[in-house]
Amino acid sequence: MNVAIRYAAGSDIGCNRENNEDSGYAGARLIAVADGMGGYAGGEVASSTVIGSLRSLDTGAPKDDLVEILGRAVAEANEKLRIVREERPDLSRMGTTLTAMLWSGDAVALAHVGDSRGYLLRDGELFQMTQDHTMDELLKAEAEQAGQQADPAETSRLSHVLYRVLDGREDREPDLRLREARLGDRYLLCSDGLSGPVDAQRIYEVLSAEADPQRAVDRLIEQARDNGGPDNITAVVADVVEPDHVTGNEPPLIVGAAAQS
Ligand SMILES: [Mn+2]
Repeated sequence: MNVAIRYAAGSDIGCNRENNEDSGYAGARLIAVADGMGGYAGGEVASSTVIGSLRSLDTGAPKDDLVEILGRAVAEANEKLRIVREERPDLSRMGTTLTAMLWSGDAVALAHVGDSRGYLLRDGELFQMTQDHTMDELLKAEAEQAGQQADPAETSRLSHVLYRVLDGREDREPDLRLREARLGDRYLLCSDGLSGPVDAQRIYEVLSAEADPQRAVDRLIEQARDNGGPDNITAVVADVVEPDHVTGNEPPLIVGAAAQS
């Protein structure tokens, strides 16, 4: 089936931070969010390096092997981080999350590393497509396998500790999946600056209420700020529509740190 995506993106520094280390991208074939970290300029460099590296996927001709193409692009982005780290020892602690989707018709590949999130609004229900690579999720999964309950104090203490990011080191494999998009689907990629202060119920309400993708993005960011906005906030929304519902020549959107570089 031939489909197109109508997209919007936004990024906000939030209420407490002095710089925006998130980067986001939205184009006709690629959407992505990266949440950089690592002190002094490191996060901005990491997230914008990875988004800059992935961008070329948006302009290439539609292809098969979407998952393989996206997986390889993530490995190349990680390799670029390794090179930057070698050139800039002051940025040795930098790293970034990445959640990205690559379309070809109604086939879509999803790549995910870290604790940014991908959500799908379909048939009036909101699904979280990604699992956070945080220590508390790891502990919970281990406890479940052992038929036990994870210690709540321990999991809450570790809820922001990432066990996997892209940082230019080896073995930074993303979770990779192939999905089928349907007409009417609405996808949201966001950094934890949105999914932290704004719960899934509220995200669902805003995504359901705002038909226009840019208005949905703006309202989600506003919600995160109203709830304290402790972190940088980035959101990308993509609606799956019939091809004649988009003109096909909208420019891609780049937001956050990647828009500065
Ligand atoms: Mn963040």
